[in-house]
Amino acid sequence: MALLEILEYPDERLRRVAKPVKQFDEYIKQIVADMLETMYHAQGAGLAATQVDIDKRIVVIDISETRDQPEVLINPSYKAVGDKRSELPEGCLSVPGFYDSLGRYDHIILTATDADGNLYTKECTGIMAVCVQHEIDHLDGKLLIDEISMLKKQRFEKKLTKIRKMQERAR
Ligand code: GNR
Ligand code: NI
Repeated sequence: MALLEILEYPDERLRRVAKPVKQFDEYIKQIVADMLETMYHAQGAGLAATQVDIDKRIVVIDISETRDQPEVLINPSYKAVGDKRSELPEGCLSVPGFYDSLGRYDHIILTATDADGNLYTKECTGIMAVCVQHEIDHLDGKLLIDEISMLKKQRFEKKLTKIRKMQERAR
């Protein structure tokens, strides 16, 4: 087990499009274990391999209060059910200081495999649906600040500058 470093905006490695997993071996299981450890340590609801500089389509999610319901999504994709949008705000471990709703689909059907390569589908609504869409965006090199208005982006950049200064002082 190992804690992995989480990349932060504007790191260009967050922009890569991750490659599908083709072989389900011990190496993949080790990555999944390390990603789960890193997600729990960072107190995130989810983590995509792209965020820890691994160029593979692997996601871990745990939206439970008790932090004991890990879900593994390898080569995930989804289809929207209906057109209802979620107003749940979302944050990102790679984009500190930004927190807002992006109007994601509220209801999706997820298709993915587990760490053994077994295909499954799962109906997701609410926070789980938002989280799945957020993580798949990471695998495609997208971040939650990409489509926001100029005004919101300027506010975010200002806040980020402040956060970075505080981090520097704390070192
Ligand atoms: O910790 C996280 N919380 C969260 C809240 C609402 C919607 C999505 C998320 S994912 C985020 C962790 C993260 O950055 N995953 O990529
Ligand atoms: Ni994120």
